[in-house]
Order: sequence, then structure tokens, then C-alpha cells
Amino acid sequence: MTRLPKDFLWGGAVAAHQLEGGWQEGGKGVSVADVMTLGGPGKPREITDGVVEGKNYPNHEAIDFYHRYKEDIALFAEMGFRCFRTSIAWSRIFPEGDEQEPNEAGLQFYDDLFDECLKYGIEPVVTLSHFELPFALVKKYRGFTNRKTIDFFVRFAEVCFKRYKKKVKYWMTFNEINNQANYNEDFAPFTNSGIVYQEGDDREQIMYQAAHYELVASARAVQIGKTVNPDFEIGCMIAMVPIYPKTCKPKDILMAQKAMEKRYYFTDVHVFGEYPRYMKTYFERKEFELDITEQDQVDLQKGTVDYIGFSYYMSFAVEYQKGNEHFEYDESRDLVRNEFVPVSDWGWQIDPEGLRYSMNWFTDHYRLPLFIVENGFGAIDVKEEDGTVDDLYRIDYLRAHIEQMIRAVEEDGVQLMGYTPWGCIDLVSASTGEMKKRYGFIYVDKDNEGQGTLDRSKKRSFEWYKQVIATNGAEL
Ligand code: BGP
Repeated sequence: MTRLPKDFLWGGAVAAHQLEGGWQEGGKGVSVADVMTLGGPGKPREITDGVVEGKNYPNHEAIDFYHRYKEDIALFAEMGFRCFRTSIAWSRIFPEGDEQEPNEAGLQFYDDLFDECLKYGIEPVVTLSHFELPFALVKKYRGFTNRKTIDFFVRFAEVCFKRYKKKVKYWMTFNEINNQANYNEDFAPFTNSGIVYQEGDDREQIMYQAAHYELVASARAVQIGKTVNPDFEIGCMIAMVPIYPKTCKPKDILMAQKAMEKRYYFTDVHVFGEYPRYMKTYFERKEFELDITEQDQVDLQKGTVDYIGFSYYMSFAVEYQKGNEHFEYDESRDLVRNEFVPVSDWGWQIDPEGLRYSMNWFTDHYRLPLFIVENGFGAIDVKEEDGTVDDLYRIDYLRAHIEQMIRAVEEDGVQLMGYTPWGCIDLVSASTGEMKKRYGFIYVDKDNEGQGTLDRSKKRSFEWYKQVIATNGAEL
């Protein structure tokens, strides 16, 4: 047997807006995910200003988990899941985001869902904000660029903590809070903070301001959570993509270090309750005028997290570009292909050892328990005539990553709470909106155009993962 703890949280991960559907049921309001159309290879999802008739919005029906969750949880239980990570769609609880009173039908839905999990001994792991800000907050307040949105989030968090305090122990505040650091694209800042950039914006300053408000919102939520139930485990959630230097030239090494700082300072704020020195000097040099009050600083200090939840799919490599005097990291300029690792159909660099490296990196920096809350292989699956999906490539990907994960625990002494591979059932891809980019152990019959029976069936990886869990990772 492996040296993973006996109560290791094996499971799977999803997000409400990517699988629930029922976008207007039970009084739900429109979320940012509901106004994004289907994208495709080389074509990012369009962000529309409200729902436009005739466009394809994959999240509206998704895989109809809203009505079929009992069937799906039963399949997770069959695989032996000990936990299930999902999010609470903010706009089910506060349809417009800024109401005084929550929507009871939305609260009831998650009561029923969590009860269904607990019935099988599956521990819910809940993300409060996973790319599904109520769209009304974007329209009325410009999302997290506005300090008021902190209060709306904190109220939402408090309502959830109180309502589910006996059912949910593991929480995370903001999903992949750091991926908006790439402010040169529109997708991540919109999904995380509700930012729609306008002409003439100082994008970078706006992003740091919104990120600050989110970090304060997270810290205030942590404080409240701890008073509601001191046994809660509340974590942050970081998109971990380790950034390697292209070569051992000193300038490439320094470039990689500076890029890591830019992408991961969020973790410092979550864990230590203050901005690291390099961000303070960066803000000064850029002469950003950020609204960071003394009370914010107190809140950050008081609301530090219990563990680091993170996603891991791939690694990056950077090369220093001539003339970049301050080693400022710009993803669209500095990233290079790492010739030593293969790539997926979507260009994601596959690097299992990078997972072990990341686990060590987090532990060295922060000395907190870790929770791998996303990892997985998005691929085009082919359903054979007899109904099977022979997804050996997915098994290979997961096996290689789990091997490295176990080595990080056994050989490097990393403390790891659990592992929840992404999209344990096929769902809508966040970045492209596609159904054909699949991650699941369970196949869902639906295509990009929304056609299909929505029937569920087991892929080959289903039995494989069941065995992995049953042996606590000993048989891969
Ligand atoms: C992460 C998100 C998820 C998820 C995953 C896979 O960034 O937290 O919501 O979707 O990536 O990405 P994609 O769906 O774009 O393949």
C-alpha cells in the first residue's frame, strides 16, 4: 500500500455552471457564464452583453445535472468517491447578487445535493466562486472593480456557511484566483472578476485592484466561516502552472523567477495575510493608485487560509526577451514551447513531474497542507458502436500524475489532503465552451451544438479509477 493517509480524499471535481444547466430554474439569475457563447479551436468564447437570442450558450443546459444529479452521484459512489468538489452557483442564491434576502429554492437545491452525497459517505468540497458571478453585478457595479462587491460576496458566503455548516466541512473561496493575472486576454478577468475592459483602460491596474478586492472578500469570508464553525477547513484555490526557464542562462532563470512571483503572489496574500515585498515595490514603481486600506490589511491578516487548493494541468517555459529591463512577465510575449514535454490537442504541455515540482514548491514556500482539486486530460473521445469509450490516453495521463503525486508524499514528505480530478463526468469546457473537450470517467451524450440524449455511460477509465481508489493509489 502507499503511504497516502487512510482518509485521503479521493474524488472528482466540477463547477456548477459547467454541468448544472437549469440556468433559469428555481429562481436562478443570469451569471457571467450564461452570457458566454460557444468558442472553438483558436476561437475564444464571445462575451455577450446579456443573452442574445439565437446564439449557442452551452452553459444554459450543460449536462442537466440540475435534474440528474442523483444518477450522477450514484455513479460517483460506485467509483468509491470519498469527496465531491463542486461550486455553489452564486446567482442561484442571490440572483442579482445584491439582494438582502437569499433565494430559498436555490438554497434548497444544494441542501438536497449535499444530502445525496452524504447518503453515500461522500464529503462535499465546495468552491464559493467558480467563474459564475451574477451578471447583474457586472452591469450595476462593474464586478470586483467595485469595493461594494466585497460585501455582496461576504453576504453570500455567510449565508452558505450558516446554511450548510452541518453538511460541508471543506471550502474554497475563489477558484483559480490568480489566472486573471493574464490581463491581456479577456476571458479570465471576466470570469473571475466580472471585468469587461474598455478602451483606454489601464488594464493592469484595474486587474490588481479587482484582485485585491477579491483577496479581501476571501479573507473576510474566512473570518466569518471560522465563527460559524471553527471546524471548517477553508482554503484558497490557485491555478498552478509552474514556469520553467527555457535555458540555464541567468537571464532566463531570473525571468522565470519573476514570472512565478507575478502569477503566485496571490498565494502569499492568502497564506501570510500580506503582500510580498516584490509586489509592494512593483506597485510603487508602476505608480499604481490602488485602494488598499488599513482595515483591508487587518482583514487580510485575520483571514488567512487553512490549506492550499490548486489545479494542475501543465507547465510553462519562459525566455528572457531583450530590452525587458525590469523582467516584467507578459504571457503573450515571453512564453515558449518546452521541447521536452508533449502537448495535448489544445496545446497544453503535459508534464507529470511538474506536479511533483509544484507540490514541493508550494510546501517549501507556505508549509500548509495541499489539496489537488483539479487535474486531468481534455480530449476528444470516440464512442464505439458497442457504446464503450476506450480512453487509454486519459488513464495514461492520470496514472503518470498520480505516480508523481504519491512520490511527492512518500519521498518528499508533502502533506496532501486529497485528489479530485477535473470533470469527473463530461461537462462544458470553461475556456472554449465545448462539449467535445472531455475529461470525464463518465461519458455524456451531447455535442457542441447541444444535440444528444444526455445519457450517461462509463468509459474505460471508470473501472480504472475505481481500482485506484479501492487500493488507495497502490494499483495504478
Ligand atoms: C480550470 C477551471 C475549470 C476547468 C478546467 C479545464 O481552469 O477551474 O473550470 O474548466 O480549467 O479547463 P477547460 O474546461 O478550459 O479545458
